[in-house]
Amino acid sequence: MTTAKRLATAHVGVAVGAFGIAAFMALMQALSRANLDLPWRTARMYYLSVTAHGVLMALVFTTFFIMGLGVALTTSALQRPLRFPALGWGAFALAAIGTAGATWAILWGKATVLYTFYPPLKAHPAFYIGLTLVVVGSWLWSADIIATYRAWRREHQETAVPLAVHGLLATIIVWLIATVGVAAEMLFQLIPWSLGITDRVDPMLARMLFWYFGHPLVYFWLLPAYVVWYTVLPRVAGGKLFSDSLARMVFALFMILSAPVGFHHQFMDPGIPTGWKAFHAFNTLWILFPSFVTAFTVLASLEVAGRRRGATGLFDWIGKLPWSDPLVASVLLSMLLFAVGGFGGAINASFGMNSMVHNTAWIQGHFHLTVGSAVALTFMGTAYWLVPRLVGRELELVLLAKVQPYLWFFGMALFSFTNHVTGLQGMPRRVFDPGYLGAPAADQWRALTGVSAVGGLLLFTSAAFFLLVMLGTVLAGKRTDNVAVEFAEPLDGPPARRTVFDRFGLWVTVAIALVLLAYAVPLAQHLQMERFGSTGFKPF
Ligand code: HEM
Ligand SMILES: [Cu+2]
Repeated sequence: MTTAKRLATAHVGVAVGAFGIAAFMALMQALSRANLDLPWRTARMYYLSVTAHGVLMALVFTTFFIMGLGVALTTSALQRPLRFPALGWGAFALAAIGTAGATWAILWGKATVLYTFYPPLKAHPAFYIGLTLVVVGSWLWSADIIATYRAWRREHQETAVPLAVHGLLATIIVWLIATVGVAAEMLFQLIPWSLGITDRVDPMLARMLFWYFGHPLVYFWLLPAYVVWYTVLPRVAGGKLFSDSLARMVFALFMILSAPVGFHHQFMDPGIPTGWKAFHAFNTLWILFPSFVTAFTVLASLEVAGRRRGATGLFDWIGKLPWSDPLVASVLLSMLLFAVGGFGGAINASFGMNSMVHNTAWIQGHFHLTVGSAVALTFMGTAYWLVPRLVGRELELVLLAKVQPYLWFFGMALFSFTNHVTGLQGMPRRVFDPGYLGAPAADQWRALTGVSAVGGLLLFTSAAFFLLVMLGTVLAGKRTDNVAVEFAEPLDGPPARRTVFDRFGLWVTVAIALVLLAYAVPLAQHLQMERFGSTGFKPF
């Protein structure tokens, strides 16, 4: 095994472990919301569990999987080792230590602040410092991937960078711009406050910094999934990428549009002028465009695959796709769920309609389709394809791997549909009390939360299948030499030379200009106000 493969395997291992713990927590939550009387069910346990689930799924599973995937795809596509292997291991170690610290604080009940850690909820310093170390680790990882790219670039002055690396570099640029916000929140606000160096914190500033980070965070999750959709899926499905240049344009648009939209999470927050919220709302609608282009290009690539497999009619190419291949099935089903999530997202982003769904169960219905399916299910499918190539073993328990994406799909359909509906009926999210303090509609919600719990059970079973396949493959898979990581060829041929989309410096400059345009004035106005701050709260 090469160093890069070992490093990628270590990352994927942590990701899968975090996913397993978080999936178990999720089952408890779904049962609890359906008012099932588990003996250990208390408000304290509920919020501890929701915190652990949110952090381990959305922050740990995703980040580690992306780091591992990034190492594996970059070294394969550029056909060279990591520029600084020791730096790669250092990054991994730092992020792993940080994860251990934050997880300890959560599981020991010292950080029940949910994965958004809004102050004035206050956690143990180990939680904030731990998550900061995860971010610092991801920065070192970014530096290593960029250094590897630059070493390649020196030897290939005018060649277009392979598309997979183009997409990963876009991911890294989005991430580096985004994490400035959360790093500032951690270093200047939350860490000194939790250590007792300061005794008050400004919750509104914290929310601005958090959501400046929080929206581009979703593109940090999504772009690596798109990399798989564009560069791996068409090949495994037996086709070609419909257009390389459209894909590059999409990644370039995400580099510039990911950040200046954060206020769409704060439409209901006081203190931010309406005009600035509207500006972020418009930017959000722009960013739907690259996602539509992605849907078009990926579907066209799949049509190419279906036709190469013998389809001749208008739609029979859909049936010709290898729906029993674990990677293909995972990605196709994740895209179907994502399409619904995208429509819901347009509703969330519409300034006025947001008030209808804000902080209701609709929101958890929405993000389990996006990050919880488009991203997570794609990553599971990717693991079925990637892990055998990393460890040199064939996929084990193949039947479970074939069934797993379908179970996820049906479980998520039940879970997400019911949460969208109860959300529209006003059921709040993040609430332990299933009687909702006697809200008249609570009885009406009961049947739907029951269906949602059945969805949760299917999802948990699906997650368990995934874990079994991973364990089986690593421990008992048949050894194989078939370990090449290969990418789809574009129908229009790879670009002859570097295009404008490969000019990363240009896109970073535009991105920074847009961030300043969207944030400089409202942030400066906020900082000029007289601010009193809040002391901390620890409800449990
Ligand atoms: C095993 C399948 C899953 C089930 C059954 C499930 C279920 C749940 C439930 C019941 C909640 C609590 C909602 C509330 O009371 O407000 C929740 C929250 C959440 N889930 Fe999942 N989930 C699953 C998978 C995922 C995945 C794969 C991700 C992301 C990668 C994810 C991310 C989140 C996040 C970010 C929250 C919000 C936590 C918060 O409000 O602080 N979940 N999930
Ligand atoms: Cu957003």
